[in-house]
Amino acid sequence: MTSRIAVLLPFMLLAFANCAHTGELKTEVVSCASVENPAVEVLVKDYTFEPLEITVPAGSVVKWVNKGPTSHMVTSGAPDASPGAVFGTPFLAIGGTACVKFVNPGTYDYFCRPHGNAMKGAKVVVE
Ligand SMILES: [Cu+2]
Repeated sequence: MTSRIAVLLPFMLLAFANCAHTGELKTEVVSCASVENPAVEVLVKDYTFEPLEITVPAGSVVKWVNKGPTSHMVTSGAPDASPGAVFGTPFLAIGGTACVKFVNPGTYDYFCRPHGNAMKGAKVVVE
């Protein structure tokens, strides 16, 4: 009996450790018109986000501004990892904006849905 627990314990600890680092990711797409002071502005370009990684406090609103000559989207996840499961914006036309409020701490990966693999790997780290 004791040896069985000894065998299972490392797996139980591992599962617990994973849980502790993976809080619920929660966001809200908000109207930029209602946001006076976004925590950070991220530029959307052909074909990247700049800066690619940002860190903001929980509750912050991040604003994306499309500076490219092409329409883009801001979509949570990655092309092959739960695309759009946490948030997703409509198309940002040229000069268009999108604002997302990040409610809970965690790492929010995102990409541009129409440009998939060419425009991925961006993240918002919420502390
Ligand atoms: Cu794009």
